[in-house]
Amino acid sequence: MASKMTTKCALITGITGQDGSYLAEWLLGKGYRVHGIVRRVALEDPDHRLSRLKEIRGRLVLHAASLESYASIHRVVHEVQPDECYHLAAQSFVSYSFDDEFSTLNTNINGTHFLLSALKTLVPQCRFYFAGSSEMFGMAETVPQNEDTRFHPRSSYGISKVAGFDLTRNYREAYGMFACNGILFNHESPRRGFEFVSRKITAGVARILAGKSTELRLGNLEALRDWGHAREYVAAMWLMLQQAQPDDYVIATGQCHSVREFVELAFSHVGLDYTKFVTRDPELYRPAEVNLLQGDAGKARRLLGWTHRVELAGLIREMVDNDCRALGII
Ligand code: NDP
Ligand code: GDR
Repeated sequence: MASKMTTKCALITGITGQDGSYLAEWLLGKGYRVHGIVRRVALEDPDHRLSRLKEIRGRLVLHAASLESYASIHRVVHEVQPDECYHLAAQSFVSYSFDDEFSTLNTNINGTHFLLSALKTLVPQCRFYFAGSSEMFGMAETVPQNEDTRFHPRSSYGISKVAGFDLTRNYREAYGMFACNGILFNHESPRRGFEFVSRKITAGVARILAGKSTELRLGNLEALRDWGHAREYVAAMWLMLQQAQPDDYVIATGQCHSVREFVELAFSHVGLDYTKFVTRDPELYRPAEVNLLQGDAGKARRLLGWTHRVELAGLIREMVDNDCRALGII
């Protein structure tokens, strides 16, 4: 993946999130001028909302805009004239999408549509990446899932990502844009949001070890996921936009583990028995669960030369150690 420095300009939506922050670092490392779209409140409360960007903040150009406003997106695209655009911003929490289907669908579908439309009008040669998800497979018919597996989303989040996938493919086919879909399986890191199960577990382990808590309430422990490291997954996004032709790719480790295994590994890393601390909370079960996701990233391996390196146990160690350090207990 080593390459020479570039003078290209990239625009990232969702730059304040887990993936956005790693991607910004990756692109700066390659010499890109990196612009990001953020919500106006982020610029007013940078210590909190730009915390994942604090090391690189001075090297970024941030623009206030809203995914809900075509006019604001049009303005930023016009100002930036990007060579590459990575569209990562979304209401990304599946559980929340059951509480508020309307805002999830509005933000995720319209945001993608507005961005594609503005790019088509202003910089049609710009290369575009859409952050698709394994949640599009949902109740998948086959295991493992690849680019040919039929979508059967199980939440408005999943539905919004299928719509974004179709919009992206349609702009490629109808208008000849270089638009790619990544179909990324779960990826985590010490920068993961605390609402997602991986970080909830690793932060919970640290709190219990520090004596700040005695219990961790979780929902479905039997769900199976294919978890990788976010830092490695953003490299795949970039690789997709460096190819001769635009295309869609599954990015995954190919290995599948239950939430229970994740819990067991996280607690045992610090010498604790999870059965003494984990409580099952029926409120945390989803109205429609996705039971088994396991990706086949064979196409990405063959065509992009991409492969994962970090295994689940190493990822969990890194996340638990980070959360323990934050509490000053290692
Ligand atoms: P995060 O939840 O960490 O980040 C989401 C980003 O979207 C944040 O920068 C957030 O900004 C921004 N955002 C949310 N709503 C809006 C809005 N209405 N207007 C403008 N910006 C908004 O997600 P990840 O980094 O984990 O994921 C990045 C993308 O990849 C998402 O689209 C997600 O759905 C998708 N994805 C993620 C996977 C994963 O396992 N992580 C797997 C597959 C797909 P703010 O900081 O202001 O909230
Ligand atoms: P997911 O991630 O829905 O796969 O979406 P999440 O970590 O929220 O859930 C994974 C699995 O864990 C089960 N679970 C719990 N989940 C949460 N959040 N909290 C709990 O207490 C809990 N207990 C059990 C869930 O039921 C589920 O089966 C993530 C997001 O990053 C999406 O944006 C992305 O598209 C997909 O990964 C791929």
